[in-house]
Formats: sequence, structure tokens, C-alpha cells
Amino acid sequence: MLEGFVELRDTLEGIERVLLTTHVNPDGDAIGSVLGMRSILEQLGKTVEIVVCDPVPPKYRFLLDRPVRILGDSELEEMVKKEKFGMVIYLDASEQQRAGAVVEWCDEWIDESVVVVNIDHHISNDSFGDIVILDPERSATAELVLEAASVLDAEVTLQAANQLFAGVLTDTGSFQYSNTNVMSLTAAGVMVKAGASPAMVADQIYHQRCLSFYRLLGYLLGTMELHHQGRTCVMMLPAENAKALWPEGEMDTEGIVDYTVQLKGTEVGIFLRETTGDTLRASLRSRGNVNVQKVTELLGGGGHASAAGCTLNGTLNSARDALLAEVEKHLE
Ligand SMILES: [Mn+2]
Repeated sequence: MLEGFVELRDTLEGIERVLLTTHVNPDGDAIGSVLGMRSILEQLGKTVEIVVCDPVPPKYRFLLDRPVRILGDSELEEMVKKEKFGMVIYLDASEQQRAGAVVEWCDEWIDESVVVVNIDHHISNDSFGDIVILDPERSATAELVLEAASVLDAEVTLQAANQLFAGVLTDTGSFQYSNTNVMSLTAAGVMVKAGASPAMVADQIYHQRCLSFYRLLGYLLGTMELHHQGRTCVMMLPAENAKALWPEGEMDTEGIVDYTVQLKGTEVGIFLRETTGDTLRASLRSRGNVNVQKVTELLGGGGHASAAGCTLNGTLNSARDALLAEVEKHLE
């Protein structure tokens, strides 16, 4: 057992109120982990609040047993004014800043008496916080939350089982990524035993798409280019095309990057997307020996060996060239 779990158990004894948070643009593991952790801590009699910067994406809302608070929530402001939280737990955040504006907001009321806990599985995690529960061997933070349940002697309710299962399912790419291992499959087994329904969770997350998603996917498949003798595949999305293909609501590109490493012979995949101004978001995938976390690290990004991302400036073409040059150094 990781030492941090013992520290967490002991420290929690003297704490009544716990705040949970996770990274910006929360994914399935982020949402599943905070919700599962709330269920566990509430069973211990704690008062728990979850605060995130961005709304929960629609496809994960079936996991919510009640709403989570979005930063700026007036009730939360009142709560903190009356009595602050004794502990802040960051889940699935590779560094504290990944929680976005939540960090600055906490800085307004946090002092030395508040215990900061960091529960994560990113190899790039910088071990921030007073209590660190970090295991890069784990495919998802949700696995660590499952372990927290047993350390803290809490029950994994049917709802928590589905929430945590969603974390493992999405972070392993439906048990297809190279991070899928005995621990992730064992954890999934425990979750199913506790009542999780793999078919229901997969159906909600992957099979309730809107037509815009397929229009966007169709466009992006058409932009595929091969480099490095077919070992690297790139897809690019200019902002104006994004707007035309997905006129309203939040654009969902999750999973699209995976197609870049599903061609015979590709080892590295890059999905480049123009966001606002001249900012670009790059998602990288690897199914070979290239550690894409090392590629993005040099460009200020983070992630895992087989899945990483970073933010770049400039045009789509200049960003692609910069990434390709970096990838080339890592291809043997
Ligand atoms: Mn994760």
C-alpha cells in the first residue's frame, strides 16, 4: 500500500470538511474520481464539496448523483466565508495548476492549517501537496480512489462503482491502451462486483453521439497525413472548420486522436486543433516505443508515455512542423 494512504487515513480523523477538485476540461477519470471520492468521504461522516472550473461534459452527466459546483458558485463562497475546508484533495491533476482558477481561489482562504492532498497517476506529476498518493503504474486515478475506499473502510456503492468504472474505462481507451494491466483489470472486476455495469457506462459515454461528432470525425479523417515514412500520422482542425462543423454547444473531440494510431505502420499520432487566437492544442498518442510525454514535456505539456498533450502558439502548419521535428528525434 502507498504510504500516502496511511497519512490520508490518519489526517482525515481530525478533519470535518473536505473540498475535492480536479483538472480543467474534466474527463471521465477526473469526474469519476471526484464523485467516487465524495461517496467514500461522506460515508466517513465528512462534509464534502466538489468544485471544478468547467462544467461536466454532457456524456458524463449520467454519473452525477447531484450537481458539482462550478467555480464562482455563490453558496460555496458563503460556505468558505463561514468556515473553510480542512482539506483540499486534487484528483487526477498532474500539477496543481491543472486545476486552473480553483488554485487561485483556494489561495484566497487557504493557510497552513489546510491539508493539501494530491491523488494522481500521471508520471509527470510533480508531487505537490502535503500528502501525495501517486502511482504512475495505475491506468486511472479512479483505481487509487477504489483503493482509498478499502483503506478508509468505506463501501463502494453501486453508484460509486459506475463512477469509478467510467474512470478506468475512459483512461484505458476501453481497455485497449498499453496502460491496461493486471491492476486496471482487477480494479474493473472489483467495480463490477460492486454493481458497475460496463455495458451501461460504455453506452452512455460512447454511443450517445450527436451527428456533429460524425461530421467532424469525417472531416478529420480526411485531413490525415503521414510523415516519417508512415510512422507518424497527423490530423488538423482549423478553427473556422470547427465552427462550421460544430455550430453550437461544446465541441467533443475526445477519442478522435486515437484514429491516428490505428493505421498499419503508424507509431505516433498527432491531433492538432486551433482554439482561440493563435493558440493550438495538440494531443499525441503512441503505440510504439516513442514516449510522447517526453515529446510534449519539452513544449510545456504533460501526460503519459502513450498519451500526452500540450498547448502551442503559431499556425497549424508551424506547430505541426515543430512537433514532427521533436517526434523524429524520438523515432529510432
Ligand atoms: Mn486520469
